[in-house]
Amino acid sequence: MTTAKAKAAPAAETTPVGAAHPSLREIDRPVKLSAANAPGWGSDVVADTLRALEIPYIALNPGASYRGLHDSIVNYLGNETPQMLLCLHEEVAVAIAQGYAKVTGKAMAAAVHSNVGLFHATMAIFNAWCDRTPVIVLGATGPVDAVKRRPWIDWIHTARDQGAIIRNYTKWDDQPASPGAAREALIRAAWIANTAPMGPVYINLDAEMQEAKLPEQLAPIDPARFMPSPATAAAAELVKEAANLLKTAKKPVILMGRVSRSLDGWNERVALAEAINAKVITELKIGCGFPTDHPLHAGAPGTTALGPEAQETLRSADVVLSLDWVDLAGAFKGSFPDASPRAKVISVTNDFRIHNGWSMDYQGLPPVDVLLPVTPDEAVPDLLKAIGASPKPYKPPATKKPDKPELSKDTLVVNDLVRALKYAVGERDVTLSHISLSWDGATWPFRHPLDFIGSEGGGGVGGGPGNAVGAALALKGSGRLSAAVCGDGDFMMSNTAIWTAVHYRIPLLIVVANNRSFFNDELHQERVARIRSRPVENRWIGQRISEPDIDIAALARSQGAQGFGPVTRTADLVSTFEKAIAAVEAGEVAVVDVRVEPGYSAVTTAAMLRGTEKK
Ligand SMILES: Cc1ncc(C[n+]2csc(CCOP(=O)(O)OP(=O)(O)O)c2C)c(N)n1
Ligand SMILES: [Mg+2]
Repeated sequence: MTTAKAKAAPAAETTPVGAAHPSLREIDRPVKLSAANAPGWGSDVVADTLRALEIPYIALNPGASYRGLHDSIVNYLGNETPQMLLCLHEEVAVAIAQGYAKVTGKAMAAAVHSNVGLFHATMAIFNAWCDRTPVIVLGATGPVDAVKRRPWIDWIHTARDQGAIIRNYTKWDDQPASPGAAREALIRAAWIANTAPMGPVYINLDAEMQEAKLPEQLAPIDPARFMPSPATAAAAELVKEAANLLKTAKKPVILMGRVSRSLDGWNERVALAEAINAKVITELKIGCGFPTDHPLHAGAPGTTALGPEAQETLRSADVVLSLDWVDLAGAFKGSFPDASPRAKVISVTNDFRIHNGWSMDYQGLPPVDVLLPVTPDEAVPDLLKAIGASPKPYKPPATKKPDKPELSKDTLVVNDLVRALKYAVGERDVTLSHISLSWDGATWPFRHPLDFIGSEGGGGVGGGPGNAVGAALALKGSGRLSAAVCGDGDFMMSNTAIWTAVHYRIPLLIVVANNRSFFNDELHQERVARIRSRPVENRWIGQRISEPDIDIAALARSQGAQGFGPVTRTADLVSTFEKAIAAVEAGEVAVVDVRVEPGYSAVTTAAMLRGTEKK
């Protein structure tokens, strides 16, 4: 389990973040349940266990392989704890569960139909894996016992080792053969998924096991006793060694990596940086871990690589403290000619505990002088104590209504969209649950751990809309405005997440930075063309999503959301966003189509085209 501190603390909430929202309980009510409502079937035990684990929601796309469990959730549990969230694609179901966990630090469930549903879910499972985000994925198989299989369909939907589809990018999987084993498997799954390094797990429920009558009731158990706290602390002498290095450093630098959404943890990290006067580098792959407009924050947070100012800061360091930075070796490789800093390196991470031989998402092997093999949330309080500093609540500069933004005159670029959106949200607390690849990290300061929850993790385009809906679900009623900025490519791949948000009345703003292109890859084609001295003018072919342009607002309206746009003039941006925000505050889902010029920030463009400049 996560430590108690990993619980997010929002500003001015009415419903605690992540708590099952009472209004959802009014949706999709079953008719009255039968009087004899004791667990009588294998799948009832599975449902009971989900409830015992307090899983609030199960995002799903249905299928006969788990019709037994489906019935148990509706007709045995009454569609509560967990409540079903119907999704139109399995990738969206898992992405919603990921988005929820990105906010809460705790797993909810997703259910997918036998092998085919799991095939659809794979990319989202991979995203959650790379993002170290817990998700409990339930799947099912046709009867393992061949004599019980219906002709054809049960045979094609049965695989010898279904878990093999996702085993390389999940923390654990199982195919329990009895209700008792299923109960144990689910408890173990929840425990493993929610233990850092966190990640997705998969339980494959045999259709026959689900649908068989329960021969006898299982003896009750207390799941909490089977999920002991795995909280860890680094050895005192290692903490002392690290603290001494930090105390005596002249130019310490903190690489702020994977941390929780806890406000205590946030305050502790600020206190640590201030106590040792360390420069802090953050990035946009992961949720924000430090105020980006703090005087100690170096440069703007980057997306894939460190920006020039962050690199310069890293080069100047005499001690580097990596708080579970996603790609430490990569940061060194990009900043030092021999990929190796002269600085002493302290690495706080337990990520190596789940590295496997299949997925290289573990990145390069960095040089490290002192390893604290725990999470940053565990290590930072110990470091503070060893240094002799104590945390005080971080006081962000007062939010004031920003000045009316300067916007472009005759074009509309991504930064116009962002500036206008920032102006329109004004002093509200906003959670950015997704940002487009074209996002410029310099444009939007983060001052609270829930201001930005990070990207999809695995670079799998199409994760954005589902992540945004899952985050908005966790934040419903918290007083925070949930807003996502998606690329048009990302949005189109899984825009049906909107339907789920509308159906379950999850207020959410999605702004589509619609450059009518898979633009990222235009830059890749430009790079190749330049290296080969071929016409860069052709970079758009096979990339542009135009002729016809897609009417994104209509697509949103067709699913019951409020659709705005297309906005083509900067003059219309603020007023359109204000209307969309008003709709969200009235409980609706609003989607704004903003037609932006293709293009990334100068820093990102330069990084992607580096080395191809004409001599
Ligand atoms: C599932 C998947 N397919 C393809 C890619 C390759 N890819 C990376 S970025 C990108 C373009 C995304 O387009 P969009 O979301 O519109 O963002 P833009 O670059 O246009 O701002 C593509 C196709 C990927 N990363 N993931
Ligand atoms: Mg695009």
